[in-house]
Amino acid sequence: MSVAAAPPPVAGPTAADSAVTSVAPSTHADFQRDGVVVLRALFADWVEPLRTGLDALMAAPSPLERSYQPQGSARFFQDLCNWQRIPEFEAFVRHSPAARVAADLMGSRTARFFHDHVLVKEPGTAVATPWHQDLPYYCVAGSANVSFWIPLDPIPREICMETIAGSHAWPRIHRPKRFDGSDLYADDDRIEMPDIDANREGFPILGWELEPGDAIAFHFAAVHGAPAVCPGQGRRRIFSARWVGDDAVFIDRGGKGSPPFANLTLRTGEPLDAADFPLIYSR
Ligand SMILES: O=C(O)CCC(=O)C(=O)O
Repeated sequence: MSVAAAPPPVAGPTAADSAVTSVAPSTHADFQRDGVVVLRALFADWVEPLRTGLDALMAAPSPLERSYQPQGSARFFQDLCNWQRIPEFEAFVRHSPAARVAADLMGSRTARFFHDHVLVKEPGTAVATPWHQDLPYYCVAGSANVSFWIPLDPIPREICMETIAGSHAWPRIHRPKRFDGSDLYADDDRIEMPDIDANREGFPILGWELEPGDAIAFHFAAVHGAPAVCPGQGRRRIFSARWVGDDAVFIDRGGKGSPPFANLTLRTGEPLDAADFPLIYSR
């Protein structure tokens, strides 16, 4: 694995490289087919450092912090793009197996870090995360991408994030909304997400009981959502790490996406190559 502060030149893969993978070929195939796989204990060694980093983050959130707390609900805390100021997050990005596994799942020579996202539902958070796709929020286009949803607490099946198998290959991207239900972009006439909860049997919904350090790996176009957390169900602390591969290019989606990445000077169609997006792995 190359761990790089500055992007190294990307060499082409060799036969030896392609024979060595960090995930079983069947896991790569499952990810390509379903747009989602569960990876057991992959980040078990990173749970304590990530908990430490998360505590530091919640004690001093960034300007991008966006929490929801409707009346009568516990807080749903979210913050984004903190790897450059939280040492434990940076260590995860640079030194955990995530980059290598991301490259293998994506079938990509490279893995470039896109951003981190912390999502904490305190016990009694009445906010269900609505069904959505991440891709239309992001300033990136391309087919090679993956997010790791990494619980730092035990997750019973009832509060696990759920994903619709195969939805990353649905022919349409649906209108993105903020988690409070408002439209993300003005005058967006893309179709609404179908009412999945009204017809759960009609969709191949995947979810798991998880241990801290397991991960759900899912494609940016995969439709996913997450239940509320009842008062007795414990904290639900999630560290999400998002990666892109060889074909990632910048796209201006015509509005303030999420994360906003205010300092980018890239133009639509240019490779997503900027200091905010370090190239962590190449073969
Ligand atoms: O954890 C959640 O509630 C939602 C996670 C999510 O939407 C994501 O990681 O993209």
